[in-house]
Amino acid sequence: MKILKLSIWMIGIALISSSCELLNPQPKSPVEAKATTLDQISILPEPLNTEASGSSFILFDALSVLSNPSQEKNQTALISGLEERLGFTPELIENNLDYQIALSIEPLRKEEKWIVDTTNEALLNEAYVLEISEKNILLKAATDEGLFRGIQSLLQLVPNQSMTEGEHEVYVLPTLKIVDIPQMEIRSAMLDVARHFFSVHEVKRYINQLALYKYNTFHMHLTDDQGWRVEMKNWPALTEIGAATEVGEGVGGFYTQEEFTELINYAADRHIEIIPEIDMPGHTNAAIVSYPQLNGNGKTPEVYTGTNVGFSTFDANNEEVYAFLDDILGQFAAISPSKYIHIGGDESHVTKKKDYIKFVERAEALVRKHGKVAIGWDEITQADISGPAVVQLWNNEENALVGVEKGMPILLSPAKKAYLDMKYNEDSEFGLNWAAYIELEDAYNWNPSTYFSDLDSSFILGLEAPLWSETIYDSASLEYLAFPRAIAYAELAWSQTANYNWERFKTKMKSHGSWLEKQNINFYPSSEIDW
Ligand code: TNX
Repeated sequence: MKILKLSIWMIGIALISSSCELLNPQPKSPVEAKATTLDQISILPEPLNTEASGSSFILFDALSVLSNPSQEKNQTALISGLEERLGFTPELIENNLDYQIALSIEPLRKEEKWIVDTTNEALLNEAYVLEISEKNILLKAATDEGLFRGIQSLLQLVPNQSMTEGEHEVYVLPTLKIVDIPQMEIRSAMLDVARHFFSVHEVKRYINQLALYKYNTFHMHLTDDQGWRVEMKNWPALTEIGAATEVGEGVGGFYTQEEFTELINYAADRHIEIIPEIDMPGHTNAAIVSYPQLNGNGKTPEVYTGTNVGFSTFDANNEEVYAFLDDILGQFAAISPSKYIHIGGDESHVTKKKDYIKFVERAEALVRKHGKVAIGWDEITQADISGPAVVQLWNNEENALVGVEKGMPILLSPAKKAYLDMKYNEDSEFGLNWAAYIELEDAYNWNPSTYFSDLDSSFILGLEAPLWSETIYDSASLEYLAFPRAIAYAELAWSQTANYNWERFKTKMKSHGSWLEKQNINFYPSSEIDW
């Protein structure tokens, strides 16, 4: 029985892969193909290589997607994405003689000259090839993840408007071949849910938006002075007391472990990995008010709803603190599939230097004990960390370079370039300005791989755009700061440096504006774009 099933399956696979080029899809297009040009292609982030072949695929309401049972999730992503853009539902068909769009898993490495040189498996896993002919659309990748990234490109090729041709409403897609692979392994956005709490629904909405632009990582800043945001077994006060506040008068909030898992799974369906951050030893007032024995600064703890930083600390010389952390980190390690746990480590202004160093070394060892790799803000490189760890540059370049000497790769988030919570200009409705004003062009026009002039770019693990939430509290205020800058960072992280092009980015951004509007994304209408 097993053998029979296997051979039927193998014949099925052989049919799918051998039949793709032979097919003549039905029903036939109701109108003639049209001439198209390269500048009608507006994919963000810019793909590695696009060859336009000048004709078109006419998409109309009889649209069929070839069913591929091994690709259920990608198929759903494709069909619902098309549905959103087209207003009708493409048909999923079994008959591989009649399809118009097919997803196919196959090795790309040898076939494609553009990606043949890449040896980094993580990058290859996200590569895809998209071929659009007059007859059909074929998306190929070696992994599910690669197909998912390719689906985003395909969806972006669907014009915002249909054309009326006689009695037909048609969408004209350019014929082309795209070969694409990311430049950076980690393309991340961070959201601070501690200063203001964001609901499961609001977080999902942001994750979904990030997925459209091929982000693969979502870092959640889950704890800070103003709030502790995830339920912890054995430590009920963390959420009973520590989660009941936020900046200002709000009531705060937290995710149950089930809800946090729901977010992890929602992101994973979009091939985005959630990295949880427990910020410590500073930024810990919410935990300390909940459990005063964690206190290291001798002050009587009170809840905090302001926006100052640097006044709280865990007690680095109290074994109870490490027992607490062992349990907390163990719980995160158990529910989070990410390779990483972020231990914060920033702005511990009231922790003595020797205590800070001791604390970071112990925290990293605990993360390692639970099978994860620690990431920390750049101050952590003062400590002698014994395991593998990542340094996240936010403020002090020298700290990051010390990290490199200690064997740590860098996650780049320089505040003056990549902080999504910086105002665009003096008139910005939300945001801070302590590091810089960051207009869209400032967000786009720099080169992460040469940010450190003397450093080999292989030490740059990725780019992250953090969004701190002192001044934002809902999806509208979040989106005002995140968009369109998050799209600029997506291009810097995904596209090859040779493909950075501000003028082209501006033109493409213009055509993405109407899609952002259609989705009710409250983006900042930068005057640099001719919307
Ligand atoms: C600095 S960046 C912080 C955060 C603030 C942010 C505001 C970092 C590691 N620490 O605590 O929210 O500035 O921009």
